[in-house]
Amino acid sequence: MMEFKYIIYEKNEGVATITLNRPEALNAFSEEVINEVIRALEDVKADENIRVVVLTGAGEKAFSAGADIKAMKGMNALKARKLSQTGEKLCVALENLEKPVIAAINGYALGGGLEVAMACDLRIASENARMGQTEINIGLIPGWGGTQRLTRLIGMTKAKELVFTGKIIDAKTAEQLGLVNMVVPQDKFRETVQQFAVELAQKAPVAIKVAKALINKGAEASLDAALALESEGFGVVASSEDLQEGVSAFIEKRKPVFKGK
Ligand code: DAK
Repeated sequence: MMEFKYIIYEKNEGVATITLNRPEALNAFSEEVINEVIRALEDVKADENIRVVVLTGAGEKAFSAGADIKAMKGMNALKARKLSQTGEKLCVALENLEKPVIAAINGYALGGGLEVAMACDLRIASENARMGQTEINIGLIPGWGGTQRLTRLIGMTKAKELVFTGKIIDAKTAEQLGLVNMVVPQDKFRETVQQFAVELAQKAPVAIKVAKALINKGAEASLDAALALESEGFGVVASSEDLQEGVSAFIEKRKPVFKGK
C-alpha cells in the first residue's frame, strides 16, 4: 500500500477515493498535499481495475479552503511561480486522466479549493457546501485556472461577479449556476457519492475516456475541428470490444460487463 501523510487513498468497487486530510487547516492545499494527490493519480492511471476517482475532503467542514495562505507569507516570486506550477500540474493531471473524476464538495471549496474542484469532471455538493473565488479578499486573483475554468463553466457575467466580489455562494445557488451537478443532503452525502461513482464505474470505459477527451479538447477548438475530432473518436470507440459487448448484451437482454478494451 502507498504511504501518504496528508491524504487518505482508498479503493472500493472500482472507485478510488482521495480524501484531503488536513481538517485542522480546512484541507488547505500545501505543496505537499498537492504532490501527494498527483502521486495517487499516477497510481489510478496505472490500475486498470479503477474506473472512477472521487476527490473529497476530510471532516464535515471543508472540501478545501484553498491554497495554504499561511505558507504564502513572505513568499517570493520564485516560490509563487513554483506554487502556481504545482497547482496547475494537479489540475492538468485531473483533466488528462483517462477516467472520470468527481469532486465531492462536502463543505467549503474556496479559492484554489474551488479551482481544483472545477478541474474535475463532475461536482457533487452536500447541502452545506459553500463555494467562492475568494482570492480578491487577500489581494490576489485565482492562480490555478479559476478565471478561465469558472468562465467556461458558468459564463462571463457570473464569473466576473464571483471573481471581483469574492463572495461565497451556497450549494443551491451553485447548482442553479451550473457550477455543480447536484446537491445532496448532508446525512446521505458520502453514500450517494459512492453509489453514483459505482454506477459510473460500470459504464463503458473506452467510451467515457474518449468522450471526456472530446469534451475537454473540443472546448478549445473551432466547431469544425471539434467535429472532426469527434468523428475520429467515434471511430476508435466503434472498434472497441466494449461496443460489441454492449450490443450483445442489448440483444441478449442482459446487463453488459465492460472491460475497457
Ligand atoms: N490556508 C491555511 N489555513 C487555513 C485556510 C487556508 N486557505 N483556511 C482556513 N485555514 C485554517 C485557519 O487559519 C484555522 O487555523 P487555526 O487558526 O485554527 O490554526 C483553521 O483553518 C480553521 O479555520 P477558521 O477558524 O477560519 O474557520 P471558520 O469556520 O471561522 O472560517 C472560513 C472558515 C473558510 C470562512 C475561513 O477559514 C476562511 O476565510 N479561510 C480562507 C479561505 C480563503 O480565502 N481561501 C482562498 C485562499 S487563496 C497561486 C495560485 C493559486 C492560489 C494561490 C497562489 N500562485 C499562482 C502562487 C490560490 C489561492 C487561494 O486559494
